[in-house]
Amino acid sequence: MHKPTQVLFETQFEEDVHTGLTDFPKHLSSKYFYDEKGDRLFQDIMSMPEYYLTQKEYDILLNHTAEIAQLFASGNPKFKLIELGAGDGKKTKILLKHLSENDFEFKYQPIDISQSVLNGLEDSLQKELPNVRVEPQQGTYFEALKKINSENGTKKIILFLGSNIGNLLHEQAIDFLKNVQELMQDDDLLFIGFDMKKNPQTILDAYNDPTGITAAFNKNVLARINNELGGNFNLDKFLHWEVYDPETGTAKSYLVAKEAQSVRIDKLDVLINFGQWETIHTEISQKYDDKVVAWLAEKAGLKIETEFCDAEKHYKNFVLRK
Ligand code: AVI
Repeated sequence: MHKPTQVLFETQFEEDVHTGLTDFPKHLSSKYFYDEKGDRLFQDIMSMPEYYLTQKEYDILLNHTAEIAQLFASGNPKFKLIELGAGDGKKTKILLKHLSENDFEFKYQPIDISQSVLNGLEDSLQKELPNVRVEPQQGTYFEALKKINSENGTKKIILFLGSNIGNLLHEQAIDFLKNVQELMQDDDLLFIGFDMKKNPQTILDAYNDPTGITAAFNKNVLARINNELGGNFNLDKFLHWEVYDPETGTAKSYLVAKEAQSVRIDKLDVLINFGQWETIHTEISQKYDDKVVAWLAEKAGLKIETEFCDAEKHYKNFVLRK
């Protein structure tokens, strides 16, 4: 009897690319935007005037530093500040500087999947804030959090900044929050950034800059398929397209084929056909209102302790407790 050939994938990336590009409609996960080049492009995005999220959160941390620090230390003055997806730590350094200069009793534990990101962060902290005790943890969020939890019972303040939660569908966001909740003890806090609904034009502009940085960021997933899986995507034959639905608060990124074409991916041994104007859905960037944040927290078994926001309420940092 003829046995169907079973495709064996060596990595999750290979499997996800195969699944996403042989599905209809096609899709790829935005988690694959990030390699060394993608990290640099995201740094560039965070400095763009249109990408207001970074500046808003920076301002919130700057305007409420002392209040936030007090909240972290309330009840039990000794704590670990754990950051999920630390990046270059630019915003966190505002808090670290204040905590260190005011003799708070804390350790900083950045968690990141990328060891090189952690090394860069550790080096810069050594130079800028040598008194801060830094204990980086390489790995996925939950692996690293579990490891930290098993060490001892020190109070944890978990930072999840940048509205990174917005790259998850609501269901995935609830699962994520539930996982965090399960690893929290009673006096632990989750300090988390949410980008709020606002003028739809402001949101569209943040994901549609005229210089094309966001387009290059979006197309980086195709560049990675070319480099890592032997693909032959012609990036010029795809268009970056952003839509925002003000009703659901969901911004969606697509790559749109400008002409009919076939793309070979050697490592997956497939030929992917595109019709003209066929799409690949690549990212969601969810925007929130208070009700939705309260609903997500409730579903995950978390309570809202307080919130910090900018004057226009364009961005909010919520403090959640078990
Ligand atoms: C990382 N994440 C929160 C960003 C966002 O706003 O969704 C990624 C990004 N995509 C395009 N621009 C920035």
